[in-house]
Amino acid sequence: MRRFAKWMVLAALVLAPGIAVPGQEGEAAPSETEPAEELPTKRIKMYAENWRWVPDVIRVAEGTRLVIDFVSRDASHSFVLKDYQIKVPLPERSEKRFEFVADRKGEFKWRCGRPCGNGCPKMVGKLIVE
Ligand SMILES: [Cu+2]
Repeated sequence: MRRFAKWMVLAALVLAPGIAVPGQEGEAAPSETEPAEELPTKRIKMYAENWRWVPDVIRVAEGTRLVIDFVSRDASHSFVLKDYQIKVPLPERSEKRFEFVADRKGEFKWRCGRPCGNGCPKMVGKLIVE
């Protein structure tokens, strides 16, 4: 008889309106509905050839994730963007993907950081973050 009484109490808790069920349905979901933070992304294919970067100017909005596919069509080069502490070696006739977030406003020059011939000092470009 005591066992039966226990079951009656349990049944009352489960069945009683307002005790067990309401409130739980709405609380389980929020973590799934929060949007994941997704940065705007800009993809660029950049060539290094004949002592030039093509393109040699990149303009993006602050907070943009830049994905750059470097292509060297001749010698070994190195993409150096000092203000962002970025240095990407680019071996002769190779491709390399590199990405970073342009999180500081301003104009930043990049250059080639590997002696690649007479025109190396001319291998410069500019990142403009607005
Ligand atoms: Cu160079």
